[in-house]
Amino acid sequence: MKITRISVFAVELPTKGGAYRRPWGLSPAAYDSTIVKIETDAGVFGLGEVCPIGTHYMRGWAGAVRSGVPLIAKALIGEDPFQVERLNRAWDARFRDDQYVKAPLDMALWDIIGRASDRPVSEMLGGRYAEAAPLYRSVHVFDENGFSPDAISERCRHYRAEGYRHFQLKVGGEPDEDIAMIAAACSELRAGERVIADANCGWTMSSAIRVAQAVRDLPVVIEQPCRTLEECIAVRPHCGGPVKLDESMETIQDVLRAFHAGAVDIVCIKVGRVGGLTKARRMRDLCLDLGLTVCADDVWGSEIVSSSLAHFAQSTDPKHLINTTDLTDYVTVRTADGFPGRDGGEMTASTAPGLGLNLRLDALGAPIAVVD
Ligand code: 0XW
Ligand code: MG
Repeated sequence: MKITRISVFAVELPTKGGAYRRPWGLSPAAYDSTIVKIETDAGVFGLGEVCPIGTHYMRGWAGAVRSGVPLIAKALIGEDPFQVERLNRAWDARFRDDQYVKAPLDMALWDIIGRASDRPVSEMLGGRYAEAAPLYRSVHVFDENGFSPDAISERCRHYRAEGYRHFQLKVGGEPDEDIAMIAAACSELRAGERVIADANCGWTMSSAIRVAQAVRDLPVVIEQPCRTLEECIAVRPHCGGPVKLDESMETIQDVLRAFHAGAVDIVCIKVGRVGGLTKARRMRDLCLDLGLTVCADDVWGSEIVSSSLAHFAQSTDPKHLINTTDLTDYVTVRTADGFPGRDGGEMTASTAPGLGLNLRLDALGAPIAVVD
């Protein structure tokens, strides 16, 4: 089988509910996503997507994806999609960093491998577990002035009523306010529920230590307290419960550094950030062998990203999987049919071949680039 054509589409994904409040300000009301379709001479095609939100807080720019994907795509014409590990090493040799640029291409290769094998991607990633994957929900507060313990409690109740059991608070602001919001969320916790306080790199070390000490006896996971891994390592001994690292976990080397420093219990693997499913799988398998827990996550996106997460989560030993994300619950545009979606607080991957999707061409419009 040979790759014959790669098309690139741009799609704007408006946020469900509009711009939401973060400790450092309002989010944009929409994010810029890129979708790729890889076609082959066997008539089988694959889909991939990446939606970096570097305009907001995560590493990565849609503009870099738009200029980088066609460059890498040129080298893929004539190649066999099943050689996905070799192809990853080849594009890394030529384009060393910016893993998120490669992510949609890698995702589409796995979609082709699944479709051509008549098996879901979850089975191709090492094996499919029976259990549905638990979902976390970021507790979005939409009122600009409403970032308060009461607003957090109200939003937790709202997402609980929708079936969610894992609530991720967006902290990383003023320590006393963050302590009050964490306490408010924890005070309502029911059996089987979790609170994760995600600072998104926002605290200084002294703020992080102050919050960590104040909530030491509460059942909360502290996520990415500070910007650098060194700062997170220094904060770790002050935390009473598990620590989750997200933005600092870009490569296998990052996981090993954090593990050897005793600084991480839960690794957030964002498929787009680490470069696609090939690298996410490697990182996940290493984490499991090290005894760590993982969160199968991504930055933002529509049905294509969410389907990749569903398959990634479904192929992860549930004992080591804290949760995953249905990103379609954060956006209003639909780009593909066939994604089973969220069932309350859980998600199951499609059993159809590949990612199990059919592109909605009407939502995408004409491609912004075609390489053949
Ligand atoms: C959509 N999320 C849950 C995933 C990214 O980490 C960002 C986050 C959010 O709600 O902003
Ligand atoms: Mg996070």
